[in-house]
Amino acid sequence: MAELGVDQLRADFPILQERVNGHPLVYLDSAATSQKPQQVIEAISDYYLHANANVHRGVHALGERATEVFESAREEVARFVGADPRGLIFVRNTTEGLNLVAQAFARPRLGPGDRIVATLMEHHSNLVPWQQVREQTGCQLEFIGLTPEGRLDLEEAARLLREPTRLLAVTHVSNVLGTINPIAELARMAHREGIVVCVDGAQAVPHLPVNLAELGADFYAFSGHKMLGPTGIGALWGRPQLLEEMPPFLTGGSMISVVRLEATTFDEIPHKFEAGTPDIGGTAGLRAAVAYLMGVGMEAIRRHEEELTDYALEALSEIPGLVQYGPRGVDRAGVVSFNLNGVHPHDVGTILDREGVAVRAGHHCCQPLMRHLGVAATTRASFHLYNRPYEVDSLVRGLGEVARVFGAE
Ligand code: 7TS
Repeated sequence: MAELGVDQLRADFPILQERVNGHPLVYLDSAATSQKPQQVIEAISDYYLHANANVHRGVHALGERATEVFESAREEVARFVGADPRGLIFVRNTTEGLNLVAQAFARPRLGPGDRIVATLMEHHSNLVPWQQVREQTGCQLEFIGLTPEGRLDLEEAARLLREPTRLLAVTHVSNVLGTINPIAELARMAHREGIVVCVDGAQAVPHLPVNLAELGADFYAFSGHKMLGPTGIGALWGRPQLLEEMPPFLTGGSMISVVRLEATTFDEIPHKFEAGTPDIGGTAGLRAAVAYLMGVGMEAIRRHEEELTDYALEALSEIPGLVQYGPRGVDRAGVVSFNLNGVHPHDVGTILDREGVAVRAGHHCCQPLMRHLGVAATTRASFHLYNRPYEVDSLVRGLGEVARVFGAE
């Protein structure tokens, strides 16, 4: 862990100095949203202090500065994920990106004879939009199941990735199980059958090296706020050729070429998909977040989180009555979900909070997965580059307190 220099990195995150309920904050909820380094906070305030204007309109200097901030953020974010910037659309978050694909790609193309395939581990953001498309088009929607360890059942995937499937919707990393799915392999299987692949990258881009050219996804969505950036900004990358063929999602200002009362022509991609004034300050923050992550190095971040996760899985496995979910192995990200015999996760979360330990308790927007696991909820600890093993120790001590309060063994 020396390699990453976590102690120095922590100094970049002012919020980690907070005290909570009389204890130093132990923030183990980065899968919900990550904390932000000073560099990101400053990039946002610098933008408002020195460059604020609207984009793509300016004949004046500030307008040019704002456009430069926005378009250079697009270049940098695209470079970060190894993608062609022409396909990179700024959206509010992963949810909006996936809705864009559902409404502008799937809805106009699919009908009753077609099928969408998703998986049992999807976040509601990569599930409900496809249910809507099913309602709107009459297409079928089926789900790839899981192995007992919490991996995708690849035999079932092979069975479902053929006629009449048109689209595969799959998460890169599960926000509950921590499973890292074999996207490149799934994309190869899908593309052999002419199936388009839409990936939810919300839990992958912040934690793993992601190269879209190598992965082969056709659409890939992620959120700035989970990758050290601000809330309200995210990206959808789409294969330019597909984006060009698609109608717009939202319409209005900024996305047009010529408007007459009779008809309107649309701007080129990616602008065709960016209606209205965007979150320019957000893109300044996201660009700074990407620069920060690249400065530390995604390989190093991944190794750090892998070590921390192994440490946590080992430590938790020694707690009597604790059940863990998700696979053990190289395909496991820094998300650790568990249940403590007979204690509701909300009670676990509340007692941990009293000790200054922030975790998430609930269904994690994955109700079908909870049903599959046979539980109503789990407690979840999740890591980022700023977490230390002693914080896992605080979690384990807090769980000892939970066991004491509830008289669990
Ligand atoms: N997909 C996955 C895999 C996620 O984990 C999340 C958010 C989303 C999509 C939605 O992202 P948004 O930025 O559009 O909201 N996951 C969580 C979570 O696990 N706890 O809080 C939010």
